[in-house]
Amino acid sequence: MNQLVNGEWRTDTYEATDEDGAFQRGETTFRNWIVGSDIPDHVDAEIDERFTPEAGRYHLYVAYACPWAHRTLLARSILGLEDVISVSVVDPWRGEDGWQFSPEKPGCTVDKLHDSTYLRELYVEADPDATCRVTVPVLWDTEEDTVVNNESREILRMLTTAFADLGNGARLLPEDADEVDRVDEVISEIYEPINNGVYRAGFATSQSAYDEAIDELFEALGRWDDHLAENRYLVGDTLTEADICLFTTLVRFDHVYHTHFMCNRRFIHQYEHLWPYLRDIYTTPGVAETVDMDHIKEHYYTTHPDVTPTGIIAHGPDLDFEAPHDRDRLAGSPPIPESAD
Ligand SMILES: N[C@@H](CCC(=O)N[C@@H](CS)C(=O)NCC(=O)O)C(=O)O
Repeated sequence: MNQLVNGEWRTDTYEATDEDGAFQRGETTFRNWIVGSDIPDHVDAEIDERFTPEAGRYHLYVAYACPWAHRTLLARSILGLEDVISVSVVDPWRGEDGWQFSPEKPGCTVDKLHDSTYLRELYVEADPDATCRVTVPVLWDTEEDTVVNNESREILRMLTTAFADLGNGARLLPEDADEVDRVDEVISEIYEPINNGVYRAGFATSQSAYDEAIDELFEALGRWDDHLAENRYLVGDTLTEADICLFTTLVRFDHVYHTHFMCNRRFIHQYEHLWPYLRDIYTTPGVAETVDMDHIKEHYYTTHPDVTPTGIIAHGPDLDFEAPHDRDRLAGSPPIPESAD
């Protein structure tokens, strides 16, 4: 797979799987924290005083296709930060040269800050000796002209804490500190079996690595389906970062992970509670406009020739994410902007 090595783009470098055929996701490299962020206990980092939260200063580079970038788009949209943080959208197709800007394609934009052709140019601008994968999302600071952070979970936390007062008043974290800890625990709990689990299944190069990923994935989905029988959301009574993290995997599941990544023991729309939960979140104000199923399908089916060599995009299934969900019978409510009547 492709990555930067000392600022040079290389197409012959890292293996995505280990000797047992199990997918290994590399660590992200830019990990600065903006002033006013609540850094979770599990993160060993400090606030960087260079970066203060200001409207119009920061920019997000995303792919609509990517579940990690989608976390940050969701927070930006639900919290009403569209005029505070601008966005550039890359081409859903990623080839030999990595993510690229293809403004002629529907839903894609130019690089609004630098007019680059490839996302990797930004990484080199931020660090001329960068040795890393070139991934989305990227949070860019126009004042320091550098990458602040490219780890979705950390960008998400910055948006929900440092930027929350610049938005519409909605919140994506509980007020109670213990519940925030629980949000962090749940995000960690769902990461390996579910968020990363679909990739572990799809990119496995041995039967045993695939089997293990599938067992863990469907065991975890079953467990959370049970939880959602009695609870509208994953933690407490409001939609939180934890729901955002689960949602971006669930909304891609039936269209791509089920078929392309062979996560085909069950569809999400066959689960009694996960399916209405997915529709509940999809119909929450600010969510549907962040979901671009054409980008999602194009990306997965055309970008992984090892997995789907023909690049043919599967049609189904035909799902109605806006069908009534009846989850408002459970205690809890979606995040409410201050301006809402
Ligand atoms: N841990 C990172 C993962 C980001 C990531 O892997 N993004 C994928 C897109 S879904 C990517 O850009 N991959 C490009 C590559 O690995 O070369 C995060 O959560 O932000």
